[in-house]
Formats: sequence, structure tokens, C-alpha cells
Amino acid sequence: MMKFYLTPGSCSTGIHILLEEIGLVFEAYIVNLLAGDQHKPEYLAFNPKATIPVLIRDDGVALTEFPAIAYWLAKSYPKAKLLPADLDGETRAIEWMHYIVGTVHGQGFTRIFTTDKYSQNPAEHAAIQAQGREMVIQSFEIINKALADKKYLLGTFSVADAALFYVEFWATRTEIPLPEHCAAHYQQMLKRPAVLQVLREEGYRY
Ligand SMILES: N[C@@H](CCC(=O)N[C@@H](CS)C(=O)NCC(=O)O)C(=O)O
Repeated sequence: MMKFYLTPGSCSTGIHILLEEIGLVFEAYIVNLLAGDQHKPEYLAFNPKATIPVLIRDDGVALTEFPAIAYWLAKSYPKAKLLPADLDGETRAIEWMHYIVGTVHGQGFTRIFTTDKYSQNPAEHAAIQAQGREMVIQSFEIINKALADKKYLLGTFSVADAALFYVEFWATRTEIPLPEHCAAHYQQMLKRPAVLQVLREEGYRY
């Protein structure tokens, strides 16, 4: 059985949603990032990057990096229709995932959540967090325009929406206002049974 390493309410929530959308049976392992589980030798043995999410496949191969795991899931379980069938649509899905994971999360939210990785000087932390917040707000404006005429980033639900959902979820928890179409996308996602199930399984009341 596949093994999925997650931290509730983190970027792994997006992959968790995809697993539930497909209807896969898997073993879930909670990684307590604050306690440093990701730095334990037994974890580093299969993921030396010390990050979540990780999906260990049936054949024992460990997959890391949100876009790679999402792409592998979508291509391995095509009946779930997590990627558009055409090359251009597939390319757009990858483009959005990289932007959301690499820029919105990797540059914006990391400045807010892991400020000490940017400076050891507490006097600089407020400015770094403000910069991260501004980066996130600007990114949501770009995403907002893309959502103006559709419910999902590519028209129908795809892996890109699972990525967008977790940063929208973080925005609602850090008092970053979601622009109109992102807020509508977030509500649309909350109507999906798989999303509600994941949030409940991860300990949230929805
Ligand atoms: N680029 C990675 C980013 C993963 C990542 O940064 N995950 C965070 C949690 S959302 C993490 O594992 N942080 C480790 C830590 O805080 O020590 C991906 O796409 O999966």
C-alpha cells in the first residue's frame, strides 16, 4: 500500500485532496514539523530534503515535490481527470502548480511562516513578513484575473486547483484577504466532498 507523509494544514493538504479525489487507499503518516520529525534519520533516509509531502509508492519509490507527486498521480490514475487531456492544458496545469508552489508558497508564505530562515535578527522579522505578505497579495491578484471567467484555474477541476486551495487556506488563516474570484474558487473547492473529507481528517471543522 502507498504511504503518504503529511502535516495537517500544510502544503501536503493539496496532495491529500488529490489522493481522496482519486479514491486511493493509502497509509497516512503524520510528520510533526515543529517537533522536527522531518530531520530524523529514518525520515531523511527516504527524503533527504526534509520536507513534506512525500508519497512512497507501492514499489517503494519515494516521490517528493508537490508538482511531481501531483503529475504522477494524475497520469497514473487518468479516470480521475486531474489533468486536461491535451498538451497545452497539461502544460498550463504544470505552469500554475510551479507558480503557486514556487512563488506564492516558496517565496511569499515562507517569509511569513519561517521568517527566521531569512534572518536571525528578530529586528528584521516584521519587515520580512510584510514583504512576504505583499508578495502573496500580488500573486493572488494575478491568479484572480485568471479566475475571472471560470470556476477552476483550467475551467474544470485539476491538480492546479489543489495547489491553489492550500495557499488560499493559508490566506484565510493569516488574515490575507482573498480577492473576489479567489474567494469564489475557495468556496467552490469547499463544496467538493474530497476537500471536506480531507479537512475533517486533518482536524478542521468544516
Ligand atoms: N518544493 C517543495 C516544498 C515543500 C515544503 O516546503 N514543505 C514544507 C511544509 S508546507 C516543509 O516540509 N517544510 C519543512 C520545514 O519547515 O522544516 C514541494 O513542492 O513539495
